[in-house]
Amino acid sequence: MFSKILIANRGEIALRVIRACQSLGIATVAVYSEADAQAPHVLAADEAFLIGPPPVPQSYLNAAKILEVAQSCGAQAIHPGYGLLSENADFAAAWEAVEITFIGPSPKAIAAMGDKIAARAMMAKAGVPVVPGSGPIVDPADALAFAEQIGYPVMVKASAGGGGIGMQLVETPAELEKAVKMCGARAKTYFGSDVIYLEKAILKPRHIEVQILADHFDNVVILHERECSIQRRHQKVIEECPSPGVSPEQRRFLTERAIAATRAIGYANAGTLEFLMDADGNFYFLEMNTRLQVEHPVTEMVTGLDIVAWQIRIAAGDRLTFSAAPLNGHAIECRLYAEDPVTFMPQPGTLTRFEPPAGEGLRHDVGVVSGSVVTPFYDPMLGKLIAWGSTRTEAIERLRDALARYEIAGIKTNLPLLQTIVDSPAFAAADLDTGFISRMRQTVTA
Ligand code: MV4
Repeated sequence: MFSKILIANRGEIALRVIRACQSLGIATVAVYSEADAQAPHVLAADEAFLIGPPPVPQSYLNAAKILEVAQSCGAQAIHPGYGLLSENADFAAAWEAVEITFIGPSPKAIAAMGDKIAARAMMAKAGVPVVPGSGPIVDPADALAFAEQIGYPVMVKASAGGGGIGMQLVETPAELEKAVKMCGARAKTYFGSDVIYLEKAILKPRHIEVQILADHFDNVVILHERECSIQRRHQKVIEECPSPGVSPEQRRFLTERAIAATRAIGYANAGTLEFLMDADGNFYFLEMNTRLQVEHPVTEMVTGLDIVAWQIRIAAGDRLTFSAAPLNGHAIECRLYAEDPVTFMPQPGTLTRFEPPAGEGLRHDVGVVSGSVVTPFYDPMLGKLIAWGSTRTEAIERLRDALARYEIAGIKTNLPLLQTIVDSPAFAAADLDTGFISRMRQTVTA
């Protein structure tokens, strides 16, 4: 087992990984930018090193500096958290050269799942249902031919992309050529590759993702699914486990396919398979996330498992000690963002008051405290409020009560939006699909 781990991230996820290390008796090393010198994750770690000025490219994306700090402080392993460098195959590979363990899947698995066309082909080969789609599209004429074949509407996507960035819905042939060109150009800019592909657009889908844990001894355990349909422009806002729209038999189907897929790609550590579920209850694989996800706490609350501790133990060569995960009750997560609830613009400023409410079944994974300065340099997510109940109804009641008692002052947040959603009859009725927020007619009072 490692004796010292460097956490190459900041905010709530850095604190979360530090907590897992402490539960395993492992010393922790934080890295921070000048803007984060007094940040909670710096104060919580056993050691902390300044890695640069506030801008992310010079600090938390500065791979060379992070590698240097890890070597000089004698860390045996590094946890990337999520976002930032967590799905960068080159970053993951760089640690082998300095004999420090990257806590996550292999660089090969990260690269394979980062190529969405290749990932879809591997999943289809493993018997996982995928959205009907094309191979690489170079010539708009190929796109037109493919779209004619599968029928409109279609989704134009970047193969090196993901998370919906650069994705475009196309309803008619006239729009297709422009969309193909736009998507290709954007993909080139953002991802360095202009390879795009087409998929049949699944309308009014539910966004369901399956949590995987796999060790290096071919043991794979599926930790059920999460419902992530409540999103705004591909930013998840509320997630829950289990999905209210997935029956036990559908859960068995997803579990069996997810195990096959994990085995097929030789995957180890934590990962998430993203699916769309259509109105008829059919599942279609979208992409695989080769990292710990923001919303992992809802899975932890219903299984009683510490996913981050298991990531560390798997990376250290431990075997999984269970073959199935419990499913106890229901958990719902709200993401708290420092953004205007109406315009959604990020809201930097000083949190004059930040007091998460105490209460039965509540969990707070937050990266700020009263007095924290929220800067424009980083993701505006302040943290997460998670409520567990023995039923979905109880979880909602606890969530509503906690949102009403959350004390935040000094900057605007999306708290009013969260309350509007959680208080809505549509949410209580679990009438969920990716159009949920856009359908919400109520204006949100700031
Ligand atoms: C889709 C889709 C419908 N049809 N692909 C969004 C992020 C990335 N994981 C893939 N996503 C989607 N892919 C096909 N063929 C719907 C989504 C989607 C979505 C789309 C628009 C607005 C919000 C969304 C939320 C979740 C998923």
